[in-house]
Amino acid sequence: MRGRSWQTVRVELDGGIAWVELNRPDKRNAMNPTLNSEMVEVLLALDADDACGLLVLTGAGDSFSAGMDLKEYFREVDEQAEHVQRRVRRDANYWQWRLLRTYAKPTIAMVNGWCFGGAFTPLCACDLAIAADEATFGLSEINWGIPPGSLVSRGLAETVGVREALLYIMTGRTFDGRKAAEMGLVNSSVPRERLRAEVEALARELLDKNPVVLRAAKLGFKHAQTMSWDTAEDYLYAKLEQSQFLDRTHGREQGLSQFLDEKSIRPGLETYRPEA
Ligand code: ACO
Ligand code: V55
Repeated sequence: MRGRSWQTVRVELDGGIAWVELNRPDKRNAMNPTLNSEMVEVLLALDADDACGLLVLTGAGDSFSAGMDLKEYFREVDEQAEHVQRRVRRDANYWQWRLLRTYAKPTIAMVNGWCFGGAFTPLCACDLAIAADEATFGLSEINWGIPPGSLVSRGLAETVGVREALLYIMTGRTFDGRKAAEMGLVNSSVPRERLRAEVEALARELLDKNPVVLRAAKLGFKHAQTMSWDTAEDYLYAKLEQSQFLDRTHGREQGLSQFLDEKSIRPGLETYRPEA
């Protein structure tokens, strides 16, 4: 990972946080085929890198992302053989949804500015999201003649209510960061000058948790969403037991003992102290 660089993505590793910036500011970070295939590489590289404990997805300049690149992802691919379109779509979907949604490390979308159309897929796929009050969101597909494609509507359906989703899908109206927070599309929204500090504070809070347990907790939640109650009960118990098996630090025993024997923590109010 260290020393590698990409044309359309910038990665900065700092104290366990990987700041991943979509980096085509002149094109408002629109996602072209190059960016999509580079993002696949970036996510796989960070997954393998112990220096990355958590991933923040954001955009260079004043945009998160203006969605799919209308020139390079749509118009230019229209002229290619069908298999090219399949490959181009596969890369886009692979990082925006498949890799991100079940990423082993916590993910936070930091929505710093423009966020349109296809950008909603990675936004919804991230575990958590914080926006700038000044950010502008829109499901603009209707404005240029297509319904939302790929997993945009599916991601939205999982994240916000039906009335809000359909209003913005059908009108293409824009909304700001505060509205995004109100509808639950993002966790919160803060003035742009405080955005990075706010995201960093949340990231540090998560980096203090047991990473094995955190992974089991978030993946358990995401997978259980589409299961029957019976299957979910069995699966979530299996996940709980799997996390004890995988957690070499035996966090559960430490937590129990610090509360029940030492009476040194109250787990309702604070996390256990990991022993070295
Ligand atoms: N695809 C391709 N190029 C784009 C995109 C895009 N989605 N968004 C912006 N650009 C390019 C522009 O063509 C322009 O390029 P140029 O300098 O070579 O002419 C450059 O980025 C700057 O764009 P402006 O429109 O001049 O920037 P401005 O800051 O005034 O507006 C805004 C920003 C609102 C984001 C505007 O660019 C816009 O409406 N973009 C399209 C947003 C959109 O509808 N995205 C597609 C959603 S549908 C989907 O993703 C499936
Ligand atoms: C969108 C996104 C796509 C696509 C077609 O509406 C439409 C967004 C990520 O891929 O292929």
